[in-house]
Amino acid sequence: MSIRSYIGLGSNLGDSRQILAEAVAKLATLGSVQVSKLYQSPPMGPQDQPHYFNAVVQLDTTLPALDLLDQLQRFEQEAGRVRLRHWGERTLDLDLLLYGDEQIQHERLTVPHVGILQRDFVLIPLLELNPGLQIQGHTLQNLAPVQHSTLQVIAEQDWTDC
Ligand code: PH2
Ligand code: MG
Ligand code: MG
Repeated sequence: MSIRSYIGLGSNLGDSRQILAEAVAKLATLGSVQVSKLYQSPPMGPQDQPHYFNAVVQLDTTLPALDLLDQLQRFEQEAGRVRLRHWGERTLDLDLLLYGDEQIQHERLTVPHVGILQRDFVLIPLLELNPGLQIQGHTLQNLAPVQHSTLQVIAEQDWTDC
């Protein structure tokens, strides 16, 4: 039995588009994937850093949540992950946003991801993949970051063909 999970992808160091495309290819080895458009997003946090490339992947997988987290962290390391400061620039960030409708409070993992309801760069691609999705009782369309989005579409489709 597979679980439907959602993973947030972000990068603002290096060839971000290529790095995210390679991350999607790796995620596809863990189950069946659907990929959002590719977006560009002004930085949340320190403003003296480049814009981010962001996307979300829907992954149906049989991996337990913590095993999935291990794989995400491995992919981050393989991308030569550099993380310079808290909420600062990074080569590849893979965040487990949702894992079925489970609520997980573990020392290594909080699901739904902290801040998910505040970030347009997560909510807009989630909505695109699953228009009926509700998170913690919220209909995504009605949330302020969705209503006042600052995201820009960089590529509609096929952006993962590397
Ligand atoms: N990730 C961060 C910090 N700030 N800003 C945007 N726009 N997109 C991100 O993915 C992002 C961020 C650290 O994970
Ligand atoms: Mg993040
Ligand atoms: Mg992260």
